[in-house]
Amino acid sequence: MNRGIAWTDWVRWLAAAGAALLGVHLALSAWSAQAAGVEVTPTQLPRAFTPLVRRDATPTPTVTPTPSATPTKTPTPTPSPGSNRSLRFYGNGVNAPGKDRVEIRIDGPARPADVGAGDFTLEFWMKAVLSENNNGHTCSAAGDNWINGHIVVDRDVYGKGDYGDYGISLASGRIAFGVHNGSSGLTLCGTTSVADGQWHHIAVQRRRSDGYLWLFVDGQLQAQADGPNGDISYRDGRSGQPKDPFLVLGAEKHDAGAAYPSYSGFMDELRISNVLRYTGNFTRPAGPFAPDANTVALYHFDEAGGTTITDSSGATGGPSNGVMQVGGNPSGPVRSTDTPW
Ligand SMILES: [Ca+2]
Ligand SMILES: [Ca+2]
Ligand SMILES: [Ca+2]
Repeated sequence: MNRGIAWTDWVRWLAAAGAALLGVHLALSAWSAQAAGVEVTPTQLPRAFTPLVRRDATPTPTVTPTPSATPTKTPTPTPSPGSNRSLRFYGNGVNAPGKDRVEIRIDGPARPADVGAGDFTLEFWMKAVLSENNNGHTCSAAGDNWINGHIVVDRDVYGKGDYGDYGISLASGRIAFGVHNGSSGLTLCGTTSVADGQWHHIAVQRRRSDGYLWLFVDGQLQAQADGPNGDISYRDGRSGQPKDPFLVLGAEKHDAGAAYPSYSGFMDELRISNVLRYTGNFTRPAGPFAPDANTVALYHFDEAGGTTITDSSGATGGPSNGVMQVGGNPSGPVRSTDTPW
């Protein structure tokens, strides 16, 4: 019996086992980071600031996409069935015309998501960083000012439109919500930056009787004003530019030019209601909405795959389903397991 040799072998064996365990640990860590939806922020090309140009002017010629450098891509985690998910847009905008967005048809035939003929509330969750949404445009109340921020929700119609149009953008990190009724426009500006890498709940409301507008961030009223009057829904059967009869998420719908950049960031739980949901400050929602009689469109973005964005509202005349138009570099939108709750 040689106790010295046996002890040495034991140490060697422990060292080998330790190294193997460390390898398994590192592999598991990498896997769990991906499974948790952690994504590396893609490098984005800086967007040159372009002076205000109203889309109500002559239609802008089609912009030829500019090839951009290939950023490092992070593999998209594959969500498991049944889990909560969000969408991650990459702000490709005119570099990927018609892509990196969700298109929700609101006419042909008319759909319940076409609000504006009565009161409405539109609310959603978002998470973004300023470095990806920083074209230098600062929000101001004048007219269609919102259209020069990074567009998050676009219910524009080309030109002044009939009856009108509206949308939401991110301007120097603050929310801009604007409405135009064909003859005058107004934009509300948020008072705090929401481009801080945290999830925020955004709610905008419009009262049909007098055009009054409200903007809430995380349940706090940040802006309100008496906006343009009248019906701002999409007139049934109207003909116009190809993207007019759509509600578009995550991009400027017409690809009208670099002056109208698109949103880069996450979105979850979009609800559109045909009533004014909020009469004052409120506690932001702690989970997904359940449809009720005033819910005209509800998107959980929880689909496991495919390109359909399901409207879960159950509203009469619906559903107002959307379609993911995937493309760009990085390619978006992608489904993510990064969610607000
Ligand atoms: Ca969700
Ligand atoms: Ca317009
Ligand atoms: Ca309509």
